Amino acid sequence: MNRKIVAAASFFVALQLCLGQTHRISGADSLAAEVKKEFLHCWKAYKDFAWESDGVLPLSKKPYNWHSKSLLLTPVDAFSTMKVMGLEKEANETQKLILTKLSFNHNSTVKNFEITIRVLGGLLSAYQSTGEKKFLMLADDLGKRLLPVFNSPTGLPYQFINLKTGTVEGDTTNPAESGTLLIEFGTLSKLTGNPVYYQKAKRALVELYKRRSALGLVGQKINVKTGEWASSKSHLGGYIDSYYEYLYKCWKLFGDEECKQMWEVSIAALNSHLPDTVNGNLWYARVDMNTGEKYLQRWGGLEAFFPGLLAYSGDVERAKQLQRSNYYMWTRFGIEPEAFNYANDTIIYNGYPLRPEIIESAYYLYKITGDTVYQEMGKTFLSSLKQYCRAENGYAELEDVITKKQNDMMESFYLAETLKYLYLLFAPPETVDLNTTVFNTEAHPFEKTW
Ligand code: DMJ
Repeated sequence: MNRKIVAAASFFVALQLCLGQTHRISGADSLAAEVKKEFLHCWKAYKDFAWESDGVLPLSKKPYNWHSKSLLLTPVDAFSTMKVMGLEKEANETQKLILTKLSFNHNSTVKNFEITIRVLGGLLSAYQSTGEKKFLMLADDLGKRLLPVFNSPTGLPYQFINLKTGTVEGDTTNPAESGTLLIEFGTLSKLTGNPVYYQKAKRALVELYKRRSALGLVGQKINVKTGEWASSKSHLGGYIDSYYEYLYKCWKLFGDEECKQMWEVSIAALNSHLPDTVNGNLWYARVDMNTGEKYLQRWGGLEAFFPGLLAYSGDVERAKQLQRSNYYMWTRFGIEPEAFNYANDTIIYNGYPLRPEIIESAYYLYKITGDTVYQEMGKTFLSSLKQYCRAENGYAELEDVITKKQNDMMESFYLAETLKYLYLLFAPPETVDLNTTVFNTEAHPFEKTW
């Protein structure tokens, strides 16, 4: 898209969002209430069996921690959903838990990306929604501890860091883990007045972008010491996905013109080389970043975020087509597989780890088009989730979407993202204003207060 078309498309999206949705499916309020009830069902499982830990194992009814010491992943991730759902009692008990128990001076080596999007993102969003300064102090403490990841020769972040010692590990990273940090680190700068966070995370994003191929595409693995690509596979799935999301969202949140320009170049490259129409359905293939040669016709649960991003950035027609393909992938098996070969209609990876992305896309498309077809899709998602993933205590991911065998895990993003987007799809339009709120990749709402 050229600049004029992008400007017109963005104006159209902003206008749609200002007008809000006049159309809601009948029963939308009770569907929102139903999602809230399911959220409380998950929260009860956490409280009953895993209080103060990172999360609950829904089948064995046991707590789990990612590291030797809990970082309260589930409460921190779930807090913004409680606020969005108006669950003030639960939000208050969670706030108390976080402010009395969360600390970071532990000898734990954590993945910078995961802790940034879940914990740093959750704390900053909690500060914005409550005004409680201790959330910001915790975020600042965490931000300082994570900063050494950027001390590589290229400025690209190391993957892992020890929270106590600052020792870094993991020379090979990827676009998602290098480029999905600026909403959180940038907001930390805006709220504390300390520019270093913005500068470091922005540099990582730019260093990644600078290494795009002549076609404008990025690969899926890169060495942070040399800046050399370790894999030239280019696609919209895991390892790359949210890099694109943040290029656009950082323009929305910070008004950063360089991010806007990087987004425009990148989306043009994606739209030139990846679209793949099979039997009249639009998909985005996997290609080599240097030659553009297609090597795999694969789509899946992670890629499913992309229609939402297309719609948000103004390409509503392509977004609608791709969401139709998403919905086909979901209904073909009763629930979506992690990875799917759309050319021969077969599953590549058969798990469903309670991912949110397809619902996130339905939410953006509904907000932008006002078309209730996306709320109808939401009804299907809710009913499949309840039918196959609901457990006596919480929700369980599926080991296999064919047999529907459950697996003993409920990731914190199920409470942060999946149930939040599903709720917002049915909730009154004024619940979140997409003109002033930008969601990070873990669905924590960030308000543009600067
Ligand atoms: C979440 O942690 C984030 O959405 C991330 O960008 C991708 N993976 C999960 C959800 O699937």
